[in-house]
Amino acid sequence: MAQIYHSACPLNCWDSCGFLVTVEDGKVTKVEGNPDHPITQGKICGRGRMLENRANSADRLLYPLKKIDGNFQQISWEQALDEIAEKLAYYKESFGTTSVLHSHDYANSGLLSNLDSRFFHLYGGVTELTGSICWGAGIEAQNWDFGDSHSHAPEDLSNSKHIVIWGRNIARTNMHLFQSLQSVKKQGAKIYVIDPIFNATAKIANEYISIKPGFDGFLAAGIMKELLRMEGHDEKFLAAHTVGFEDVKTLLDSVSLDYISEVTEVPIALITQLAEVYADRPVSTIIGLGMQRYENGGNTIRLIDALVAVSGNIGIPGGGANYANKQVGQNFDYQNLTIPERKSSARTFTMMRQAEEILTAMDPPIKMGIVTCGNPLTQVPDTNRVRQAFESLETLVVIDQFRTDTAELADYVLPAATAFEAEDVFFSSMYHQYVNHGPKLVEPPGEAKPDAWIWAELATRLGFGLEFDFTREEFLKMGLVSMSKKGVTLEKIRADKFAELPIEEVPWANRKFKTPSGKYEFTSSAVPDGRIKLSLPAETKWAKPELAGKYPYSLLTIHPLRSNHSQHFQLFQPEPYVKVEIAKSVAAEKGLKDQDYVRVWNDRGEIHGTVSILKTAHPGTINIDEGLSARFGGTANQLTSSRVSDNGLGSSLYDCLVTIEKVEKE
Ligand SMILES: Nc1nc2c(c(=O)[nH]1)N[C@H]1C(S)=C(S)[C@@H](COP(=O)(O)OP(=O)(O)OC[C@H]3O[C@@H](n4cnc5c(=O)[nH]c(N)nc54)[C@H](O)[C@@H]3O)O[C@H]1N2
Ligand SMILES: Nc1nc2c(c(=O)[nH]1)N[C@H]1C(S)=C(S)[C@@H](COP(=O)(O)OP(=O)(O)OC[C@H]3O[C@@H](n4cnc5c(=O)[nH]c(N)nc54)[C@H](O)[C@@H]3O)O[C@H]1N2
Ligand code: SF4
Ligand SMILES: [Mo]
Repeated sequence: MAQIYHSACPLNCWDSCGFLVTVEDGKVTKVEGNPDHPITQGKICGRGRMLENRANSADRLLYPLKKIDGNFQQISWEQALDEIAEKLAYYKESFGTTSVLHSHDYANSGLLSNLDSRFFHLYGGVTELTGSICWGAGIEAQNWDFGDSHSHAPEDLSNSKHIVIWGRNIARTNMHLFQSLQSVKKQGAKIYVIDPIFNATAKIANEYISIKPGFDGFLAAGIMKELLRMEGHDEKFLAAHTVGFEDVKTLLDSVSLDYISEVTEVPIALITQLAEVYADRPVSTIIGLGMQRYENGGNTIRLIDALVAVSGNIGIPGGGANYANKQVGQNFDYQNLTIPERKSSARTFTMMRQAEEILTAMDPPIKMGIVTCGNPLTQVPDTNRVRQAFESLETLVVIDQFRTDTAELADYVLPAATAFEAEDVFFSSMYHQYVNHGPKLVEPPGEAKPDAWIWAELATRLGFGLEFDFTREEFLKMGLVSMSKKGVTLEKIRADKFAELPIEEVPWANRKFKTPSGKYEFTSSAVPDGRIKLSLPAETKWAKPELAGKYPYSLLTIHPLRSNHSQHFQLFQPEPYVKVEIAKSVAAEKGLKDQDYVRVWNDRGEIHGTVSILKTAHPGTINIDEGLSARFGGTANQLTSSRVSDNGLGSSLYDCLVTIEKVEKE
């Protein structure tokens, strides 16, 4: 008989939805939105609904696999775990624990997905990844400016007069914020979208500003110049709560509005109009992740933060430099779960340059890689290099639910359970402040096991099994100690299905910043030269004229509509293909029309696909959605660069020049 249970979306997404899941004969048969959940309000996206198809897919990994003579063969868990534990013991003994690399991303937003770190810390400390391909540059930028990255609570949007959506694809990536935008617009709020692509969010904007990719920092500088000229800035806030404003003024004086308009390709009249908007508080700035995936990404976000600060839009209802919402995750006790103090060795590689680092590491070299909650072969930049790096490892273990591009390279593939197959609590530090409960609803298919079971089994074989001798309930309680003291206990989350976490609805309202000076720092004192810089992206005609001569077009590889990265594409009917979206100017220059088959390439790689001409996009822009695996003609990351952002912690995925030509279909 069909029964309906509450559950939660585990996907890496802004919305962190509450679900109602139908279970019939021990199988999940339907996933819907929980109407009682304050954010979800009964509506979820196709990626959430398709978690049913993912859980029941015939392509799920069901048994441990070992590659023998180039082919995968099914082996028992005993054999897989014994052999992997033996290798871990051998590498520790012979080369030290940092000869093992833990490569991961954040594909499961459950609290207990952090238990992988507990395992690696107790093992002795492996080579870990720092920074983030996703949002690293912006997080570090806000750490320097504010001391942390906090957003206003979703409800606060109704206090905004103006909402500037800067490089975010809200209609596609954050559906419940899109719904809020539609409703506050009806109440009179004005919406502005700044983006090289006229996306679905732009359709509801009062004004759309088309910009040259990678030049948003310059645009923010132009708006600040105009704001100061028209005396729309907030003198009181600047005098009482900030340091380093003189440095910003010097920077702004070093560049003319004409130059800014030339490089951003935004008319001066529009820059002036945006300055008028910023002077008319409160303005909510919703900062996207797209525009910080450039070499100058850290400075871009700092310049936008600076504009929000100069215009007096920090710490007021309806304002904010809304990027991430780290205060949500800060409610949990990760230290109890991961016990970092137990590791005795440490080494870090940046997430972006994991391939180069694997290939060049000495002392010790990387011998073994263990991949969890990530698919680096598809998602990490410069695929050809990533492939070379992972192929060079003596032993590669991939723990996943599907046979991904990365799993194809593995020596051992271990089948992981999905979120419906083990209890956890789910949340996201991106947007809202609710934590959702996800009970165990069904048994994992075949011999698939929750990741935590795998860590416990390996720990037992390596002699620290006692540290994993806890039930999931006990582990969850370890992560909820501080919250329990504030009344948010596991029992309450279970009973209520979700719980509101304590956060500040209007961050920085008390003007106490988490920076070293306690003030908003235009010039950061957390680093040696903390002044903001007006810097160019790496791949442009201004910075690299020769490269731009050969590869004149800017390639964006934005997030796909119906898939969370690489996770849903294999479920599509008909099969997905590489769609190459091009601006009209590119079509005109290259004589291309819709449905033409093309190759897109640069010195790093090449991809083939089918042309779709974008109705409105900045001249010279091309987009190929990220996430398609090799078997469907991907990945777009064959073209992207693994350069890190200016502040060392982010990627430069969209800072990528390419060219394009028509070819015969193979
Ligand atoms: N459907 C769907 N939703 C998702 C995901 C998914 O894979 N699919 N992934 C989730 C994850 S992990 C994340 S990080 C978020 C990301 O959420 P978003 O930040 O909304 O999405 P992105 O695709 O990273 O950002 C792309 C936007 O930035 C614009 N952009 C690119 N370069 C520039 C630039 O130089 N300047 C300006 N102004 N705009 C620029 C693009 O045109 C696009 O509109 O989405 C989450 N939600
Ligand atoms: N070119 C380009 N590249 C990009 C981006 C871009 O915009 N352009 N976006 C970047 C961004 S924002 C992000 S966040 C990353 C995402 O990068 P990834 O997180 O690597 O991408 P996913 O495709 O979500 O892969 C996650 C894998 O984890 C598996 N998985 C899911 N749940 C579990 C679990 O509970 N346990 C285990 N063991 N495995 C699980 C899934 O089956 C899937 O294979 O990609 C980045 N890469
Ligand atoms: S992917 Fe995002 S919007 Fe879709 S159901 Fe999950 S949390 Fe909600
Ligand atoms: Mo992301």
